[in-house]
Amino acid sequence: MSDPQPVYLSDYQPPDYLVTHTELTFDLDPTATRVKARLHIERNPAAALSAPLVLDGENLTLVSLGLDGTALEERDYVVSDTTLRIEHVPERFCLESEVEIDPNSNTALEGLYRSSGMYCTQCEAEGFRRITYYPDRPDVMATFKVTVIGDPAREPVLLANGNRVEQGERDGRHFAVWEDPHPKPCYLFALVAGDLCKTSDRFTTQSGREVALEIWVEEENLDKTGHAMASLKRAMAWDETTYGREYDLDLFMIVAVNDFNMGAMENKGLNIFNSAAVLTHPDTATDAAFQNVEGIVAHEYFHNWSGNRVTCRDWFQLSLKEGFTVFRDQCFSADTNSAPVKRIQDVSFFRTAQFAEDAGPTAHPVRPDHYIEITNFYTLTIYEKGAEVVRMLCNLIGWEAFRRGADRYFERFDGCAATIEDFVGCMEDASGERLDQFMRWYSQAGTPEVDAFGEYDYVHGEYRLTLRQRTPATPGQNEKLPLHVPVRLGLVGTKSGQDLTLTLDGESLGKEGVIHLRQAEQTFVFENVAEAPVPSLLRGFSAPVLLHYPYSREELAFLLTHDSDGFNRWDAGQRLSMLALDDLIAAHRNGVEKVMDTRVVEAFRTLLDGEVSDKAVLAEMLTLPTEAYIAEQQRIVDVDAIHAAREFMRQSLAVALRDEFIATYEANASDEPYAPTPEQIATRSLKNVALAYLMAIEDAKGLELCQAQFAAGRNMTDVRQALTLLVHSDRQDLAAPALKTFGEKWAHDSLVMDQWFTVQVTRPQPDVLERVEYLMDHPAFSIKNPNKVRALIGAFTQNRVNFHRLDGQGYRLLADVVIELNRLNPEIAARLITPLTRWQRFDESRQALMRQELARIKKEPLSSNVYEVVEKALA
Ligand code: 0A1
Ligand code: ZN
Repeated sequence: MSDPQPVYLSDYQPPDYLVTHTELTFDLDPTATRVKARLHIERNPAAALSAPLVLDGENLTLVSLGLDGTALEERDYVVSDTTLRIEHVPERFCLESEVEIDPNSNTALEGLYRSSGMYCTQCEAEGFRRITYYPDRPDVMATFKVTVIGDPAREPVLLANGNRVEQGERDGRHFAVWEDPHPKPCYLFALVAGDLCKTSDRFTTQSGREVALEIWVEEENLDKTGHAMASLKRAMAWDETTYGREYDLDLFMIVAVNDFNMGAMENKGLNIFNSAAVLTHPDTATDAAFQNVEGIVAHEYFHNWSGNRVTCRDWFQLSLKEGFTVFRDQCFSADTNSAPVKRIQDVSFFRTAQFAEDAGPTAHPVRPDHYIEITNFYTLTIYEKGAEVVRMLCNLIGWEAFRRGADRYFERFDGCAATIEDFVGCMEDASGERLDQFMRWYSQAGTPEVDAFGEYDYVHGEYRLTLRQRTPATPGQNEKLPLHVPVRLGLVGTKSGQDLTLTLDGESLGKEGVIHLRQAEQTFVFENVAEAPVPSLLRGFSAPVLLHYPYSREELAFLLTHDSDGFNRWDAGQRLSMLALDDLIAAHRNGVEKVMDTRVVEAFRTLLDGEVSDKAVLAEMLTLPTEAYIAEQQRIVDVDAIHAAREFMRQSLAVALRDEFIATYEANASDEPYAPTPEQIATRSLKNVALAYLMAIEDAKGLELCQAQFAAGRNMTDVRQALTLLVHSDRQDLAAPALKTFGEKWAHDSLVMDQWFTVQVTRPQPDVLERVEYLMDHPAFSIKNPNKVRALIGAFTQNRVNFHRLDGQGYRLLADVVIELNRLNPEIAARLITPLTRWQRFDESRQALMRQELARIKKEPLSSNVYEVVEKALA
């Protein structure tokens, strides 16, 4: 807790000692678990003969230590708060240790802890050192044999990685022995013990191997595993057909855990999931939750190759496994659902949240070069921007070469700990493309901005497109070099409404092409352009950049209906709405009357009249940019003006298109039994978008539909939407009984109660703070449960009108929670702080209030997690 020091990528040294085989025995006890380790260790041939053995260890009570069967005396070793050091060891030996740990008091949820009475582990990134003394770094890979001893009544189920090779009873206790034949770094170790039940299934791999699939949950959740199991089987099949990758053990297990810091964890053969990321039931989970579960199940499964068989050399390479795996899960979800909607949703989240991270004080490259606390680097930049970088690579060299490169990577580095150079090198080898400039995407932080400008020359039939790029300075990185930016584009003829053939330097690119911006400024001259075009740029968001093009509203309305790229059609609509919103924001600030842009109304009318056949896309197109996205476009954010402008726009659209929204609602209401199919999800989202507009004006018919939808209780998607709209309306006379009914009905279901919290604290009227305080005392709330903290406090911080109250009470509440969590769960505390770190973007009085809370946090004895974030925020 004192003066934490950064670790630098440039200091990387290979390990002095390797562990070839690890034997662990856990004698479970809630407060005094004994862990015996037998580590088969060899000196790394590259290391000095005199190198001491230094193992990591934290919060461990050492009971005994021996080397090759001989007990070590206290003078033979040195134990510090974080290490165990033995000065002289042989070249090859077995180190035997026994330590005691206290799972019950582990509120950080790293290492071995207890959740709802069960034992479980979380070792990524550096949790294993809280279990036993070990070289806790990903480039030390060993085979593991694990014995778990427990109480047969309290923990009838004993699980660990790999295959169960033995089980039995001894002295009133029972045990299970697990062996994992695949060498792995210790961050992929897992153990689970508790009173659990399973759903089982099977999968036959393409080579004919039979794999048993098991999902372990508390008994009352057995009816909530079907969707995860189906998703798992789809993911297994997809990885075979798409990447030729097959599962490599006889057993694959998923366990649902109630207290978990993140979504899920890819431990070898034993994935541990936040229960929110695995459990679904039509009555308790929304469509979005169903899709989230599918994506996370796939993500963790895909890690078996991209992460586990080939792992990371060090934690600076985190995006090697995460960026690639997110790209893989995004493609899987796109193939399984509506591909354009998947892209729209991913990009709209990315442009809001990752762009904000890249523009804030914690901005860092996809491969950072230093960190204080690695758990602070499980970020949108490492995951989502990393995935965008891999996507660009794939688009640059084409899928066939990318697939050959992936094959080469998995073959060459199987069983190894690799680097980002290794990955990109395989792509270079497979494609013959030079990617050195491309590598800057990994080392440069910040969102590149691309200014585009186009001119049509009637006389020569030429279209000249000039692109200029610059990346703003980020903390510690003032100078930026030009990046290799692939811009996918089309030129849409204003007469024909069709994509025109692209000819560049005498070469035809067809109707859509990719141009490569490599310099700070470049002009591309398209020849034989028969009519004046509107450019459709950055199709499918072909690079993670902020694109500026001076589109007129007419041009945007034209693209909205004529662009052949579904993503860009949606984006044109967003840009059109943004221009209108800018006017409304200005009017609000200047205190003049707000006037709705009729072009937006007419564009929406066209959409509602049946221009778009994909209902899921249509629902997205009818959704206005979020307040967070609008805020991202402003240098100094005006919270109230943004809210007022967006509300005005929603209400104007609702008034003008009331009948269309009612018709849309009615045409898409269905009493089919629930299924999480893309078709049903699309229909429900379109219906619920229409309902939201009607409720924006609290239209009598809208209220009637909303109440009926709530009362019908068909599925959680519809119920939650109806409840949200009631609670977020001014009709608290209707909202209060609905909330009460819902809260009582679901008091027993923790994941539904999370939703009940979120619905209440996201209400946009400025009266929510008191509700948050009240709910923090609710029996269903616990500050020790990360899902509860996210559902109540995290959701509140996204409630812009309330969190950014001018009296600073929203900031104060967050700081109080962060201070408490800093002691209990530093990882969650450090994540929760994020909104306060964005103070630079607000007006002076809010800046002062936010900084004041950061300074108050800084006075506490801080965990390294919170320390690192607060330091950067106040720097
Ligand atoms: N590797 C996991 C995410 C994860 C990371 C850290 C954790 O605890 C500190 C837990 C999970 C994934 O990408 O799914
Ligand atoms: Zn991952």
